[in-house]
Amino acid sequence: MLKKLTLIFLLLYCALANAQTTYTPTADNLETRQHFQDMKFGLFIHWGIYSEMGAGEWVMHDRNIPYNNYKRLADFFNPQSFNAKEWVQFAKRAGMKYITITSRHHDGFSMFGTKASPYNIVDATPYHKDPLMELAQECQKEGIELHFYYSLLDWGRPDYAFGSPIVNGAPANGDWDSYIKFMKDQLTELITKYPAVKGIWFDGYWERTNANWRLDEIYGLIHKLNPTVIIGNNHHEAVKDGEDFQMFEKDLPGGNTTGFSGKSKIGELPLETCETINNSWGFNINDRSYKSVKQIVQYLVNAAGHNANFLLNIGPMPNGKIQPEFADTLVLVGNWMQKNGESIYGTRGNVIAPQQWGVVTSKNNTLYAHVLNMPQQPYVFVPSVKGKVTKVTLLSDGRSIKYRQLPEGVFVYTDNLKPDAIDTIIELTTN
Ligand code: FHN
Repeated sequence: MLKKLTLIFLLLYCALANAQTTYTPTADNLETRQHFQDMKFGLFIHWGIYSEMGAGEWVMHDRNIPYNNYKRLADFFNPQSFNAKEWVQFAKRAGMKYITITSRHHDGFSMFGTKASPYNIVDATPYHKDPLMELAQECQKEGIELHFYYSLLDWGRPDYAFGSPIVNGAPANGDWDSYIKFMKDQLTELITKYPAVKGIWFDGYWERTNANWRLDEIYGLIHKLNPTVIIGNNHHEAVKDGEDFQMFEKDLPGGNTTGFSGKSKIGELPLETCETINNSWGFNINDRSYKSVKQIVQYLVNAAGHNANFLLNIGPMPNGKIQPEFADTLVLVGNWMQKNGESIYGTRGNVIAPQQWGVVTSKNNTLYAHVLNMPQQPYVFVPSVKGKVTKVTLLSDGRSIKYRQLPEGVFVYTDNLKPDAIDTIIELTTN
């Protein structure tokens, strides 16, 4: 008997171990990942019927609004000023290369035309149009990649049964098969109907970590429909089989100031970190804690130095307009990117560990030392530089800078440099 049990256990273990390593990305998928890493800067958009309340995307939950009452928001969601062209130009002007937008958030409302549920922007609102299709078409035209945020968690659907105990991996009071099928139907629509879609950004897994989310089926379906689509899941845990990139919320990879990333150890996949432009994801009429141009640029630079993309979030207003405070700031961020983009786009980070003075990005045989805090002493020490340094210059005006290379690293003499208020970028060319 004992022998039989051990055998069963061993077989189960092997099956599980195999299940964890079964995904082999295609060559096209690996190419999307490379390109994803090259893009470096993206626009995150949280937009839904919750935007009408001007109190963030959690308003239904936070204010205890019964689902059937909350649903009335759909009756008067009519974003007449939405203009996909303006949104895409807004992202481009800021130097962003891709957009990740909420197709369905935890409130369960679909912001796209879907046959899987009548609770969607085309069928349930007076707007009767599909803004995500317009956005996808515009993105394709303008060479901007589109990623869809998709919530696994749903506060309203009876088959999800929010609040239900989970028994044997499924909600006791729901219909898990039906919910998984619903998501697969919607994801099929999102992957097959919308041009320019290159990524799915899952969220909400963390709400029931003891459920069997059937990620193998869901991820398998996406990759079968389009192997080039990259998948990330904001589960706040280590990377799971079938994923193509790893994201961190409101923290740089390795950081955990928010408490979200305690279990998300950095894996081998491309990285992304997301942060809000003020303190809210969805439109919040009371939130005036706008980040400055300096904070945003430095976040982006730090992310690049940690080898991560930066996905910066805005919550557009319910009429479809983006508030001017965001636009003003992002135009200046875009100006910075126009001048200094070569030290960010297409680079990789973590080639040299982050330093007290800042971070290093690298591309081919160039290292970019981003000095964010100019040290007291008259030099910046860049450790562990591989290869012989042949030239050190200031990126802003190309002037040569004195340096000395030792086996331990390079001393770059900064005594004649006027530090830049945001980022003094020093270019080290190696052979
Ligand atoms: O609950 C969501 C939240 O509303 C927002 O979408 C963020 C974005 O990273 N993710 C969740 C919390 O982890």
